Amino acid sequence: MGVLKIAIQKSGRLSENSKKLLEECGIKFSNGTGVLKTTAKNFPVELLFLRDDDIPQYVEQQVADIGILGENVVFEKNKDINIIEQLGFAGCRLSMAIPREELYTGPQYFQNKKIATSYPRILGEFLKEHNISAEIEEISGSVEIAPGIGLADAVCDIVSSGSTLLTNGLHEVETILKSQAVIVGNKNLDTEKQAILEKLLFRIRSVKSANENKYILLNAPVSAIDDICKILPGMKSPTIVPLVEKGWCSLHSVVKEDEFWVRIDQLREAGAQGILVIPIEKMIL
Ligand code: PRT
Ligand code: ZN
Repeated sequence: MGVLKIAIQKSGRLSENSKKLLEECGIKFSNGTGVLKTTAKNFPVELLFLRDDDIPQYVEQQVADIGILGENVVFEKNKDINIIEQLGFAGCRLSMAIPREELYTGPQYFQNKKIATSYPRILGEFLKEHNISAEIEEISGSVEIAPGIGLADAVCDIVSSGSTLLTNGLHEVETILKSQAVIVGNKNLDTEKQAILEKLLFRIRSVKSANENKYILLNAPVSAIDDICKILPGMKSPTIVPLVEKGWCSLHSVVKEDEFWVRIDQLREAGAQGILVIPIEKMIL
């Protein structure tokens, strides 16, 4: 029986969530520090712990069959691999930023400027698209300090909260790319590995749906049920159970995490009471 080799980031912003996702999929592995490779105990996968920048190349060469990393790195490395699934964590964007006191007039601002970045390929594409000639200064880390120390006029860097830019006296003027963690895969997986991947994806999707949804229970007068069902489309149709108190029933359904507060307000207006909201552990669709 073959194994599927999964590359994840050894240490950094993606590693904890990558490991957590696999654990939530019921995959058990030992996780000693300094280990570069480990085999799962109860699922045919092997984990390789790597720098995120190396993952696209290793997946292309099939040193690993699949990998988990940020789309920003996938697009920068531009290897011949597939993006298989978006995972919804490590959200960030690749943006252009300039000194706070500078007035931004549009992409032409960057004409003949010097821009520091760890993403020369994506930045090059952006400049080409806008017909701008600028000098790209490639640096591997602490990009945001480049203007302050006189190394560059602007930066093209990863932003999430924006506080790093702020503390370095920069302001964000263009978003070039939005990114989140994804699964990438080799393009020539054999049928055995493909079958393991399908099983893994089924589990990952169940975990993702569970995290994106909440189970909701509420009481309501029977007369309000039609309105409430329209607010909560649920998985198929909601479960409705009569209460001992005449004219009342209890309704069970599922609500999307990101719509949650809006729905709660609508439900209360429609007459719902005693609303309980419970996390879902796995959701099999
Ligand atoms: O050692 P290795 O090469 O494996 O890791 P790394 O240092 O290259 O990457 P790491 O661990 O910093 O980030 C891994 C991935 O996380 C990135 O490729 C992105 O896909 C994603 N990610 C999400 C981020 C951020 N958020 C983020 N905020 N990567 C980097 N940052 C940095 C950014 O570079 C900047 O310095 O955080 C700073 C900005 O954060 P805010 O919140 O101040 O805006
Ligand atoms: Zn890296």
